[in-house]
Amino acid sequence: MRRPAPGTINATFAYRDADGDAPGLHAYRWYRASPNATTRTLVGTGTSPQRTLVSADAGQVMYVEVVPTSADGATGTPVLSPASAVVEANVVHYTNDTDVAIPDTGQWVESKIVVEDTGSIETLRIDVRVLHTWQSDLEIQLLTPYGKTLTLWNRQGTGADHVIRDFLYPDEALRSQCGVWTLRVRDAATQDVGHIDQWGLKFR
Ligand SMILES: [Ca+2]
Ligand SMILES: [Ca+2]
Repeated sequence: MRRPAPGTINATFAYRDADGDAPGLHAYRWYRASPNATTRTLVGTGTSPQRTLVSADAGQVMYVEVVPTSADGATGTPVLSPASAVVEANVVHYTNDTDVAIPDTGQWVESKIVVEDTGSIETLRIDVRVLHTWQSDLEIQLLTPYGKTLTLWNRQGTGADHVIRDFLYPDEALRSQCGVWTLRVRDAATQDVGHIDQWGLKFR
């Protein structure tokens, strides 16, 4: 299980000084803009080439302007970057990578993720990676910490291999993320077998 650090964006540029002076502390100015907009808003200055993204950056593009500074304090011509990609809203991703064998025509098997954050869900996305040689043997359900069972897969599909896909549940908004989430899987037809390879929860 893991939780990523808050998103960051890094500025890089090639420093060159005509006199051969060593680089000093460069100044960075961070800007935010709507995609395709012609105006930018200054949102931060400093000497760090890294900015921690904030929620207001989501859906926007970022620019950084560097004022190159040599070790003796002389400044060069400011250089503005091109626009970054559109910043995605911060997505928290919990995963469980532990393999769980799914017995042939057997009982339900379970894999759990415990979430301690008490934040609420905006959109629930479940990414499932069940490796199996006959996908329509499978029933896959998610038991939520708030007592609701979501049926992700109910023996649909074909004789193709595996169930590797995301399931999106926008209607779970405002529920608490906190608690024990259980993925359970059953193999309901004889012969082919497989295992839960990995699954995860993405909240945003
Ligand atoms: Ca089977
Ligand atoms: Ca695995």
